Amino acid sequence: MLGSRCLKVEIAGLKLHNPTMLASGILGITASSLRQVARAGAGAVVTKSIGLRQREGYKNPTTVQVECGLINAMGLPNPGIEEFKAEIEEAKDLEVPLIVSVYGFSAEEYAKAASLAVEAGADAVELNLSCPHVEGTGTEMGQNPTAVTQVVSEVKRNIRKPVFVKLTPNVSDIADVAVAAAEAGADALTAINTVRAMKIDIETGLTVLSNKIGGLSGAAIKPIAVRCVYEIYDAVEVPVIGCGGISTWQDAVEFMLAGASAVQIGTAIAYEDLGIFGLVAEGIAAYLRRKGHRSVEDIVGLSHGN
Ligand code: RRO
Repeated sequence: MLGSRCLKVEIAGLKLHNPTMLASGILGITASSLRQVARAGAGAVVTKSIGLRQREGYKNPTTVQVECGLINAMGLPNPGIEEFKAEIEEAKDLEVPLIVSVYGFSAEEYAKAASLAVEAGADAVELNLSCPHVEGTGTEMGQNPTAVTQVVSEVKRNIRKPVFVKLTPNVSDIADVAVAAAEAGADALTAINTVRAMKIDIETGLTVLSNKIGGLSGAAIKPIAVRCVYEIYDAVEVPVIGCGGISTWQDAVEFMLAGASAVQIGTAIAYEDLGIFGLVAEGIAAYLRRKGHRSVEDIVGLSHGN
């Protein structure tokens, strides 16, 4: 059923054999882990966010489990794009599209990281304009439509591969940012990154994470993510990729009805094995058949009632 024709989707020219993708940040730092995820059934994979220079990330503790999810503040640990190019090159034989997530501290840095990723063999890039807790990048840029326009335009001027933009929910109107990204040339929008959050240990009286504030992911944020996808779908014409608390085929279908053409799975991998990609894809295929639909496309945005 995984090879089912009804599961095939095309996002910004990328052909996916099913609409499940590995979300950025989990298992995306080596070619071998990306290969494992692809072999397990994901329709595409996204790497950990990579910048121009190597970063250590924050001191431990960097993650904490909370009610219905995880809070992380890793702090963008990554080897830097020059070093990471070897992993991209090694991942060239993946049988699914390889999307490299990039970040920068200016529009020029995003563009340079994206160019080097494409040069090494990335099929597309995903601009991280949404990391919720690193100063000078991510959400700090992604909550400002003018900055989003500058970053996306600069990247589009520099590369000829599809540009995805990962948006932050930590804004008062996500549709405004989505419109800015789409008008600047984004080929697809990923919604959402994590929600700013905190955990306090009542015995020590202190915050648990070394960075104090982190990003909440997992089931707790799913309804926020579904609402964001719904609002973005109404505001722009480009494909939306849902992300946030997806662990079952029912979750994936809900995102599709809200307007997502594909879904990314991240935190659920911390709880389940990689078989999750195949299970979610098979569940979507069975749902489509049961409801008499011929493709994923048939149900995208159906909850909008048009
Ligand atoms: O590395 C992180 O701390 C991190 C990133 Br880049 C991101 O985009 N979202 C997140 O929750 N954590």
